[in-house]
Amino acid sequence: MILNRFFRLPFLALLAGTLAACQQADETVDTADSTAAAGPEAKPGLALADGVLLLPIVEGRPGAAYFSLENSGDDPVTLVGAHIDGATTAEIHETRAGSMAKIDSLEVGPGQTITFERGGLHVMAFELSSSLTASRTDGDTEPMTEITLTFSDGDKLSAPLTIEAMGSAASGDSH
Ligand SMILES: [Cu+2]
Repeated sequence: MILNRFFRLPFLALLAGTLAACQQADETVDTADSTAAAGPEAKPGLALADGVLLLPIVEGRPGAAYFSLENSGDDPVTLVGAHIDGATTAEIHETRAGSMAKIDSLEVGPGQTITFERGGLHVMAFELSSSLTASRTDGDTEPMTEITLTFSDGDKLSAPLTIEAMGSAASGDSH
């Protein structure tokens, strides 16, 4: 009987440790699941529309994302970062007098709409995945990716980007 207990205790301790580890792993999976179930993140009062990711003509060069960002809330918000699915990094840039500058933060006032467009503000996407392609496999499917903007309060806003190839008409673009 006494011997039996001595053998059992370490075994039970080991078993308990294994169970705890399993539960931890399960919790991690649960968290990821619930985040995915919540869908695209949306900061209240903000809307991103007309999102386009323009792929570079030369493979290996960065792409650029254009869109309009509307703040219909009552308070100013400050854009501090961007992520584009399929790009290793993304930066907020502004083209001024033909050269680009990185923007660390950009305030959008209440009621203001800021347009990211060619020759002005854009989100530059670096190290693009080869999975980002503008080719349409069938007529009614538009190739898409997703952009996520991060604000100074930690809130995020996600929205779709239509992927387009940089046409010859855009070859004079600073990118
Ligand atoms: Cu740029």
